[in-house]
Amino acid sequence: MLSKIIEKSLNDQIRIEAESSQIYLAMACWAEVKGLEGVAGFMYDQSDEERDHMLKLVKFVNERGGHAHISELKAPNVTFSSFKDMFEMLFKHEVFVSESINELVHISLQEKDYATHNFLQWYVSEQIEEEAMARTILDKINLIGDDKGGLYLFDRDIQQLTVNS
Ligand code: OFO
Repeated sequence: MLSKIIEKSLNDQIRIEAESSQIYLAMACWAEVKGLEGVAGFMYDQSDEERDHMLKLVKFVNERGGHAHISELKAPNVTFSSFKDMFEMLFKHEVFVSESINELVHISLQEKDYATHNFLQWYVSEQIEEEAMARTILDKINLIGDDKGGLYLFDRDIQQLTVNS
């Protein structure tokens, strides 16, 4: 059985994961209309992954005697000043999600809810991977700068990243 504070915290995380999915979907759309198919495909996949993160939490809350709440979401940014700006936002967002997961882990220990603590370890590992990936992409984008040819190659490479993951 979940304590009220754990149930509320998990529900907050459900909203954050849902918002993450929307943020990446908006990024996918922007990349797609700008003609970068590879980046768009990558963002569509990220959006799907975030929805899976949300669903995993929803099932956990409901299975442990709580009630997962599906709430209103903040509208994401739909345009970006550059691809660099977009990937910087992605990176910052992942750092924010990691902080939120860490806070949840902290609360689960305070509440002595070891089942939730155990469940959250998957998210801790996932965030390490996602932050590392976002950082790698951002490094590449910084190397490219304003070079159009570089951006073309990056778009092709990121497609490979999507195919292989
Ligand atoms: Fe990438 O945020 Fe979910 O966990």
